[in-house]
Amino acid sequence: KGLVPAADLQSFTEYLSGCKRVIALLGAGISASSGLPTFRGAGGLWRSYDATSLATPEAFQRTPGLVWQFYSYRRHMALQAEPNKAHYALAELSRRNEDFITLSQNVDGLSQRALHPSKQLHLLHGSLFDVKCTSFYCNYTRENDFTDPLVPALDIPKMASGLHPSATDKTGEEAAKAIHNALGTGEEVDISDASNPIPHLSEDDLPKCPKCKTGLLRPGVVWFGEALPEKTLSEVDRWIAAGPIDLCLVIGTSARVWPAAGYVDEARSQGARIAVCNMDSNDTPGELHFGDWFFQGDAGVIVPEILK
Ligand code: BJW
Repeated sequence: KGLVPAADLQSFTEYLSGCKRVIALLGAGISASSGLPTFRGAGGLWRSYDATSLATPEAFQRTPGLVWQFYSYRRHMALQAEPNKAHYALAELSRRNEDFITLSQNVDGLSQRALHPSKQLHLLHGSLFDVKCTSFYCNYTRENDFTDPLVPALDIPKMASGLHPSATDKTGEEAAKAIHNALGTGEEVDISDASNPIPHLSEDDLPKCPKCKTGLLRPGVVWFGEALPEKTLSEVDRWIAAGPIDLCLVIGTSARVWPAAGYVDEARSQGARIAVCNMDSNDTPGELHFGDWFFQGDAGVIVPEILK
């Protein structure tokens, strides 16, 4: 027996079977059942920092070592995680329906690893596995670099213990394992106490641009105040303008970050009915209308059930 009330499941699956143009907006909640923390809920802390406060160009300018450690930790955790059934169900729907596109705010690479067809997957906020040069005069970018750690100073197990990266350390590996196990359980991941100091990294310890040799590299993600990738936005705009939309799936996002959240209204203005899947019944993109659906629960369970 599934988790979704039978009447809702029936009305939704009947409607879905007649849908042509479908759009999905994904957020961190879809990867929560793979063990990755969300931004604004439980686990939205990294050490004692609010995750969103580190996702800014100002934070990187002020403390590049701190921000790189945060992203290195995220890269490491994303590589340890596996795509879940929701990622696979969406990839499968894309193969069944060429008129289905997914807009993902996630940078964790899990949709790609679930073999989501890339033409139908639009990454609004970039990827943890892309890097780019911060020098104004250099245009260097590198995609899909899964090296972990990118440089020795960003070695997570050793960082977690607070020891200098040159030290070999068993306790550090155990600490990293404990942190990984705590993720997604709702327990606070707090490695901020004095026994786990954050190592101070100087710019010399951080990844450098191989092209200009002087610029610092940065993660290829979109921070607050930065523009989303132009090519992605124009592809999505073209798809939205191409005709009426039947359905918009909104999965595991608080829908508070713009312009991503605005796509739900755009889809509605093109005629779409909205189906939300979220753990929290307060996290809906504005008011739901008559004929919309709200599926409460873990996306990793609900999404495969409703897209079956
Ligand atoms: C589960 C679950 C389970 C848990 N199953 N569910 C208009 C109005 C107001 C503000 C703005 C505006 N336009 C622009 C702004 C400013 C700003 C913004 O939106 N601010 C708001 C916060 C107010 N936007 C920007 O700055 C954007 N840039 C921009 O607009 O530029 C304009 C420009 C143009 C030209 C030149 C220059 C500039 C950029 C936004 C970039 C956001 N970046 C981040 C970081 C990415 C890198 C990284 O990952 O570190 O993106 S912030 C963070 O939030 C990340 C996420 O993708 C994004 C969305 O978060 P998400 O995914 O929704 O996560 P949560 O944690 O919020 O929610 C998780 C949900 O899952 C919850 O609802 C849970 O209940 C649920 N859940 N477990 C199902 N198992």
